Amino acid sequence: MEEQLLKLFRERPERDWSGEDLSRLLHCSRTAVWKHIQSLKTRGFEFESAPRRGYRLVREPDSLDAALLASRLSTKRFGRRLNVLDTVDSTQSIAQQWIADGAEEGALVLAEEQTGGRGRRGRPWHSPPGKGVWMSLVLQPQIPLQFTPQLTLLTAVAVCRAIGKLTQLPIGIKWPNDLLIHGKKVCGILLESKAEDERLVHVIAGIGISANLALEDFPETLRDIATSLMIESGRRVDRHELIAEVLSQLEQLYDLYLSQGFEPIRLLWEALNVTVGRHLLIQDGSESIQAVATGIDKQGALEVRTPDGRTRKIYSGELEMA
Ligand code: BTX
Repeated sequence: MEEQLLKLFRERPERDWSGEDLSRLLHCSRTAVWKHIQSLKTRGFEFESAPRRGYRLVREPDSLDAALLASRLSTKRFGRRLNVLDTVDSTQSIAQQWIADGAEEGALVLAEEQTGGRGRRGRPWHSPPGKGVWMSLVLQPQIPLQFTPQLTLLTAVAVCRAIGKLTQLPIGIKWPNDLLIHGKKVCGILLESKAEDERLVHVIAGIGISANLALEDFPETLRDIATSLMIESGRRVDRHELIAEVLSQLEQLYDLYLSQGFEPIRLLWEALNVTVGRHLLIQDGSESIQAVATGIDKQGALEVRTPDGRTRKIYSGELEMA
């Protein structure tokens, strides 16, 4: 009901909605409408109201709100079950519990703050309250197990497109999962998957976007290597709009991937990446490799050329760009 109310207010922001109109359109009593408006007010929504004229929504809250987010979604499946939590250890862990309880593809967990946000190889992901997008999406693709890394690249392309579209910032993808603006990391992607009998059972796509963090919100150790959309653009980002756009891009690319395979995603990735053509220092296990990136292959592995002219494929590893 609140989702529908918010949709109406958003579609016609200039209009005053009378309690009578709202109750007719939403098929409920005027008392029910009034109760929902009161509930929205306690969550930070502000209305202008005048007797006989009705209500007009004049301010939406900065904090994440499930009904507001739902009213913005254009997706069919992604985010249609969603929960916004306050402080959690990691949204990845909550999504894992949800899956154990039978959650379906598209279920989305968001948190205002993570106390144990995680990156790859046990690295921490700094997730202070109220300023970022810290979220985990449940996927259950019917794909061969060895294709799982392609989903990391797909997620990176989707988030990159969403951020580029909303902010026009010069954002690019560093293989495999970093999104960079002016060489600094603004978003990280962590895919955790479960396989049984060589079959992929589920994937949890964890996405962390440093949306509205100020420089002082980052620990000193991160200030030279990390940034936020707000620092780069000088403007606060509407997190609801950003999340809705990320989910829309993700669902479109995921459906494209399931119907046409990795090739269209690979082409999009190549157009958005900032790795190909660069001189790299690659740490692959205990081995350090100097090479130039030449592209990604059909599986999503990075292809590089070493100084002796040989071609190699990198399936996992850390890249330093010279
Ligand atoms: P990663 O291992 O590629 O990157 C981790 C590194 O990124 C850290 O060592 C640090 O240098 C840098 N970093 C940490 N926090 C931030 C930040 N807020 N902004 C920019 N740079 C940062 C990347 O791993 C994967 C991160 C996924 C995070 C999401 S949030 C929702 C979900 N829940 C969860 O616990 N993880 C995922």
